Amino acid sequence: MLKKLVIANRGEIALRILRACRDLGISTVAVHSEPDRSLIHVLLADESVCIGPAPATDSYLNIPAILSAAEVTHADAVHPGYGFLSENANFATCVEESGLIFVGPRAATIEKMGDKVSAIALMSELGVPCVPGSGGPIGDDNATNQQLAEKIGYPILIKAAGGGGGRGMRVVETAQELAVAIATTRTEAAANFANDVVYMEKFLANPRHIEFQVLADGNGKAIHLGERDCSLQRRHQKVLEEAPAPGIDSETRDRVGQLCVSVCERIKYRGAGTFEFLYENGEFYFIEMNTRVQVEHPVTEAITGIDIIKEQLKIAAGEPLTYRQQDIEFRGHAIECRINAEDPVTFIPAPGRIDHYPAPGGPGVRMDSHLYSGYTVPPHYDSMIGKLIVHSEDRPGAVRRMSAALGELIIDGITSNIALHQRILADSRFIDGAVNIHFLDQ
Ligand code: MV4
Repeated sequence: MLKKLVIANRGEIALRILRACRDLGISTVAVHSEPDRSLIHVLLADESVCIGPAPATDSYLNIPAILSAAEVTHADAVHPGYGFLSENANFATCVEESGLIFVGPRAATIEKMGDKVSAIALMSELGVPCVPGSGGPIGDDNATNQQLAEKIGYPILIKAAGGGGGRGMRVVETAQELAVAIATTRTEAAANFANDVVYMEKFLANPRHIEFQVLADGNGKAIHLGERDCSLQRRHQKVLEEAPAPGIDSETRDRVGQLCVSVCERIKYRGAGTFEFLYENGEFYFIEMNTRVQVEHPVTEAITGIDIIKEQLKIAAGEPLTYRQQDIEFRGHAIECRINAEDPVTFIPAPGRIDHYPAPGGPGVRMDSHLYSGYTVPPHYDSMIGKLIVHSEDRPGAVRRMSAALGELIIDGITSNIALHQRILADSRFIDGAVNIHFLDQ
């Protein structure tokens, strides 16, 4: 097993990783920015190293500082969490070239999936359904592009290969707009992602966002842990996630899950991963793969009983997978609400001091948060301050349990999105299941 792990992140996920280390007997090193010295995981860690001032570029994105902290503490591995450096292939390379274990896939895999064109090419080749489109980079010849768009059928979407997560996309409704849309997307992509490759997809009007969780040992063995519905999002920030996805039957789950597994086995994928799909009219279309652990992993943990972070650490240590596919059972229904420190009307981040925070609890209730009474939410980072996760025997039970848990959740001193979650849970369209990605905007 790993002996000492650097937790290269902050907030709730840093605490979550620390707890998994405690379970496995791994020593912990918290690396943190100056304002984060009083974070709960920093206080709980076996060792801590300040790696720079508040701006993430000077601390949580500061590769030499993180590697130096690993060196002086004699750590043997680095967990990147989500966000920050978690999908930075250069960071994974630097970690491994320093003789440390990166808790995640090989750098080459991160790079391949980071380029959406190469990820889609791989998936199509291995039989994963993708959105009808160019299937590769498009050039600047307007006649050729017009023909392609005509064949796909308007509206179409121009996407940047280096984009993802909603960055670098443009909808095109008519042939007249096409050339300008391609040129603009390409210029922006070159500036934002240092990659001017763009591609074309049919624009799906009202899809749901459904993603599959996988675990793979790096030696050609993989399993899937079913899917999550993450359609409830605002401006590409997920707000509420659930597992399983409403209306997906077990045959479909197994068929699509097995496709994801077969890709992982073919490329000898290592670690946890997520296959993102758009789901419309009963069909799945692959759009992106994430090579990190995701914020919403607890809903999958709830319905499978598997500790995904512990599995990541065991895989990183070279252990075989703990579970075979036939060991995986899906039980009940789980919902996660992301709790953000934000203005309830404008959604603008609202950091500040938490005067009073009694955590909700009871059967099937889990609060993943680094909050405590007296903690001050700093203004420098993401506004997510916790995740409330409930598990119950069925979806109506989970909705009721979440509503009750939100009712218990008090975060005095700052404003939050608790009331927004209560409104969602009480909405008949949400209760009926199957809202699409536009629900919250509408
Ligand atoms: C799409 C799409 C419709 N058609 N692709 C946005 C984030 C990135 N992961 C992919 N995204 C989309 N790709 C085609 N061909 C609509 C979106 C999209 C979206 C997807 C998932 C969750 C929320 C979204 C919100 C707006 C647009």
